[in-house]
Parts: sequence; structure tokens; C-alpha cells
Amino acid sequence: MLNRIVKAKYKTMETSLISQEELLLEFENKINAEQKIEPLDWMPDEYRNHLIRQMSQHAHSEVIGMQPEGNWITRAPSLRSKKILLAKIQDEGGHGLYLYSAAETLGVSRDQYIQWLHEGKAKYASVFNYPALTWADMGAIGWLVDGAAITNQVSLQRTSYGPYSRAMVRICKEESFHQRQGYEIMWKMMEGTKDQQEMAQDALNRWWWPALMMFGPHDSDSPRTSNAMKWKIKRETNDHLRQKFINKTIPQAELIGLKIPDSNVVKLSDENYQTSDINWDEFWKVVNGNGPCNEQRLAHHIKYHNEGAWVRESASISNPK
Ligand code: BYC
Repeated sequence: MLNRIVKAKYKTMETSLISQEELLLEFENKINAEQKIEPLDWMPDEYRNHLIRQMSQHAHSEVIGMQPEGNWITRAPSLRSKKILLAKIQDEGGHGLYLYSAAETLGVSRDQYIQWLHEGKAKYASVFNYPALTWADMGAIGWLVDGAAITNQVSLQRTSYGPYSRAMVRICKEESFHQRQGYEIMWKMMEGTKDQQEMAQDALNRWWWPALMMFGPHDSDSPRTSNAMKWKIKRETNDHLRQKFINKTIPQAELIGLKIPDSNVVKLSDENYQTSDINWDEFWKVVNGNGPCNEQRLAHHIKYHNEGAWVRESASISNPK
């Protein structure tokens, strides 16, 4: 695929008399007409680089996101819940695979993406730098973290880059199951003993704010939003998506007797819930590598990536490059 992209690029440079302005106009016309940009289409470098960054970070989030839940497979309270959790975590690995494959169509290899992650040059969702302390956290992660992710990803199904958009369609189908399995855990615990109810409430208290942080900084502080919206990479802004998530999640909490850990929640006349603001110092601390589990998450990924080298080598023997 990489070779095909490089050849197509050179072919365009050699044979085409079309000017950069005309290519840009054609690209913009496609975007405006809601047509997808495909890997061999001409695209501005800024658009390609924006996608390289966002899609690879998205892929890393899926894979690093397996760690907090993987920690609970051996301690799941029943065989049923263990099977469901295993299937869910395996799905997340699959999401990483679709997204790395889609991101490779931009001309960067998966090895390079992983290297950027290991060197701390690539980010992943800040929420995965918090610890999963109890079984109720499996509920909170599925309900809130997958719930936040799906809110964003439903909108990304309409992203302008074809391979990213198609990966999102498949991912969203699986994420809706994940959100429900998390909510089911919380609901069962809220029907249980006082201790179980307190455990569920404690998990909500600890995951509520990190889940809201998943949508990124306020629109006014988001340097990437302007280009992302112009090129239809993002279809809705960070604040708009966050509000959608808040509006649908608060009634879900209330329905099963959970209390949102924010004394300033008010339902406004326009049906939107108003909440307190996020602690942005904490957000940037975690994004910049200083959250409770940043070091642990990266070290774990590096260790098992290195230990898995023999698997990749063996696989490449039957599938030479
Ligand atoms: N965490 O201008 P902004 C899952 C960074 S996993 C970390 O708003 P943008 C799951 C941002 O990268 C799916 N960093 O940027 C898996 C940028 O830094 P750089 C998770 C963040 O790109 C397992 C800077 O802050 N979903 O579902 O327009 C178990 C300025 O931000 C965060 C995705 O990955 C953050 N929360 O918007 C369970 C969604 N927020 O890159 C579940 C895909 C911001 O300039 N990504 N930053 O150095 C996106 O939709 C967008 O990239 C974001 C940020 C909304 C995250």
C-alpha cells in the first residue's frame, strides 16, 4: 500500500500539468460535496498530517484502553461477566487494528506509529491514565468511557477521510454493546447491597470527570478544531459533543439511583444540563504525561510490544513484505 501511495504521488508530480491551486480546489469541492477523500486522492499535506496525528492517537487510545479493563479479567465476579469482559477487550484490540490499518493508508507505517507512541511523541486518550480500582470500575468504564467515545465516534462516521469513516461505522456497532454492558454492571450493583451501591457510586465519582475530559479542551482553547471542522475531519466540536454526552448520561444515572458528582448540575429550559467546569489543570497534567498511570501504561505497552517481537517476526515469514 505504501509503495502504491508513493508511486501515485510521483506519477502525479511527473505527468500532471494541473497546478497546486487546481488540485486544492478539486479537493475542497469534494469535501464540500460530502465526497470522501480516498488514500490515492491528492490531499494537502496539512490535511494528511492532521489525520496522521488524530487517527494514530485514536488507534493508540483503543489499545492502551485495554489495560485498565484487562486488569480485571481474572477477578470478574462470574463466568458470564468474565466472558463479556474478555469479548469487550478483544473488540478494543480489533478497533486498534482497524484504525492502524486505516492510518497506514496515509503513508506512515504501523511500526512508525508505535515508535512515536513509545517515544512519547503521540498522545492517547487521557482517561486511560486513571486506575481501575474495583469491579464497579468495569461498569463505569463501559458506561461512561465507551459512552463518551461512541458520542464522538458516531459523529466521526461522517468524517471526510474514507478509511477513517468506514472504520468508525464498524467500531460504533461494537461500542454500543460496550456501553450497554457497562450500564448493566452499574444497574445490577445499584439493585444489590448497600456496599455494592456505594461501590457503584464511588466508581461514578472517580470516572465522571475523566470521561468529560475525553472530548478535549473547550472549543475556544482547541487549536485543532478550526482546520478539523473546515476539512470535515471533525463534524461536531468538542463542547457540542460533550454537551450531548452530558444530556444523555445524567438521566441514565438518575434512572438507577446514581448521583452525578457535581452539586451544580441544573437542567436548563432548553433541555441542556449545565454543569461545573472541568478541572483543566488536571486535564493538561494528565495529557502531558503526569497522570496517575501514564508511566505505567506506557511501560506496560513497551514491555509487551518488545516481548511480542517474535510473534511479528514469525508472522512476517509467511507474509514477506
Ligand atoms: N486526551 O485541539 P484539540 C475507546 C490533545 S478509545 C489526550 O481539541 P483535536 C475505548 C489533542 O490531541 C477511543 N489528549 O485536538 C478503548 C491535542 O494535542 P496534539 C478514544 C487530548 O484532535 C478501550 C491537544 O490536546 N477516542 O473508545 O481536535 C476501552 C488540543 O486538543 C485529549 C478517541 O481517541 C484527551 N482527552 O480533538 C474503552 C477519539 N483531548 O495532538 C473505550 C479520536 C485533546 O495537537 N480523537 N487532547 O499534540 C478525537 O476525536 C480528537 O483528537 C479529540 C481532540 C476530541 C480527542
